[in-house]
Amino acid sequence: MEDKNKILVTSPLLPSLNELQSYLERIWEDKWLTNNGKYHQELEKALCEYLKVPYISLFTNGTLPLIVALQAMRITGEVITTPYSFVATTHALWWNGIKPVFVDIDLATGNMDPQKIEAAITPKTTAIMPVHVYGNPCDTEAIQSIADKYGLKVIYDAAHAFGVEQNGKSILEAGDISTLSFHATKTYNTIEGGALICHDAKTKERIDYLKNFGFAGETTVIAPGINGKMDELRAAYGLLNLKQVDNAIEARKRVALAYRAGLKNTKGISFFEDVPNVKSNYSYFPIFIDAKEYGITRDELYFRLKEEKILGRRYFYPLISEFSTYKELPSSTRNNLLNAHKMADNVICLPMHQGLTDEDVLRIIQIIN
Ligand code: T4K
Repeated sequence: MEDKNKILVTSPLLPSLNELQSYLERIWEDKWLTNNGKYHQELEKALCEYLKVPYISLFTNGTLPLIVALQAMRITGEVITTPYSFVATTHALWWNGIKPVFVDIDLATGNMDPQKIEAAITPKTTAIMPVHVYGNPCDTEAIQSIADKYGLKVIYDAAHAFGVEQNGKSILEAGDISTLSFHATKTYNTIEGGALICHDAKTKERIDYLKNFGFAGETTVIAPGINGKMDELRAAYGLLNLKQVDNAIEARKRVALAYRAGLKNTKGISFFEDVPNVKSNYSYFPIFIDAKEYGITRDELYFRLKEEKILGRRYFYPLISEFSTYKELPSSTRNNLLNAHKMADNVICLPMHQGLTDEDVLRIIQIIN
């Protein structure tokens, strides 16, 4: 049985069972379970409004839209990306037979450093795939100007960036395509789920074909598509969670402010501050441990917290470039990725979710201090 005293890194936002039950009854009645059902259509529309984007395609998880985005943009050869992410980012390239080329990150955000991109471009480069890690916006202007100069596509893995805005605009407007994850562990979830955001009707149409085996009509297949469709149960669950996600983000913000207040004078612990003009979703609360100043190492603190049943996570350690599939790539050398190694070696993501109480947060702060 689950130990109730454990504090996990995250806890899913759950809709009311009663309200879900009423959707389930309607779905049972209609006997329409998947393949662009009415709740799927409703959720796409509602998300376009909420996220302030023109076109969205729902998926069964956050990995398939990455794989499909690369297909839709006909990306081949080499793609410049970041090693400081969840492994799905690079796996999406590998599944398309594309060679990942890692560039280092900027320690101020954890995101790909635009100044490192140009040196990594070769005649085989066709795209850049950055990640808004922890929901921190990438330097989208700098990335776009390099992409324009070299004729490259930009596909953002925005898995962590649900609802993030910069200067009043959705961060999902940047690049050619952005993708989201609606996994149970995310700020907004549909249990498993994800989405792809694009900027024109033609691309949306192509993506909808690709996520349905490539079918364009009953008897025509326009490309070797895949099955990425979200079903009606998850779409209904997603409609309900959308109604409460703002409250969840507010609750997360309170947790972030409490952590910052409690840790601001702790020598050897640092964290990200809110960025002016950025509407954050408080998806993660990473702290970085300087062992010399703090007195013990990241791992010592991580296991100390674990003894107290506080289960933070070391996202994103190890770096993707350290996994056996990618370790032998020329761009995976430590010297090429010094900042990324530094961040991965010192990070702990503290528990961050809408269900944390003031007492939980205080206890975590006291143990760290
Ligand atoms: N791109 C980026 C940048 C991503 O971060 C991700 C996923 C993707 C792409 C791919 O999107 P998806 O295909 O997954 O939609 C978790 C998530 O499974 C994964 O979605 C997420 N990123 C990644 C950062 O975290 P794990 O291996 O850490 O999950 P797990 O099972 O250890 O769960 C983490 C914690 O959450 C546990 O301590 C307990 C809690 N939890 C988890 C689940 C599943 C719950 O309380 N309830 C639950 O139902 O990968």
